[in-house]
Amino acid sequence: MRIRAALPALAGAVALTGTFLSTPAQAAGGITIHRAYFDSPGSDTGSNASLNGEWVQLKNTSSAAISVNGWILKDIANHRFTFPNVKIGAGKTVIVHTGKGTATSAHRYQNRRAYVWNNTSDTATLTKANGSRVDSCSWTTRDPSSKYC
Ligand SMILES: [Ca+2]
Ligand SMILES: [Ca+2]
Repeated sequence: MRIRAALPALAGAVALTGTFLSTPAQAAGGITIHRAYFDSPGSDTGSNASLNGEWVQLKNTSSAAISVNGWILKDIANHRFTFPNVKIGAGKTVIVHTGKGTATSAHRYQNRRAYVWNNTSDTATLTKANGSRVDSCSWTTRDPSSKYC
């Protein structure tokens, strides 16, 4: 809505080209929360394997690598995971596990000893380092163990 409202004013600006106006930022894609596996398979025993069975998957839907340096993934209770200075490749995914593990380009670990994503209901929110919201995903008991966002 804001972008649409701004267009008439922008269209009058001499510096802008038709090419710019016909290429909205959304068409280029970006980082999205693709899936949340909020209820780890089996009994929630609190073992590291079970903690790592709980995760949130991000996906880069754009055609270029995107840096997520300092970006934050958090739940409603404000448990935060801050990304290091890494990029997510074009079309690639990264799974952020709750437990401990060795990070790779496709897997990151919060290194926690307790679950983060509530089985009953919760919201995963991804923000940039400056706090601006990138995406969020909510679920309730009506969803099965995971949710495609
Ligand atoms: Ca479970
Ligand atoms: Ca939570």
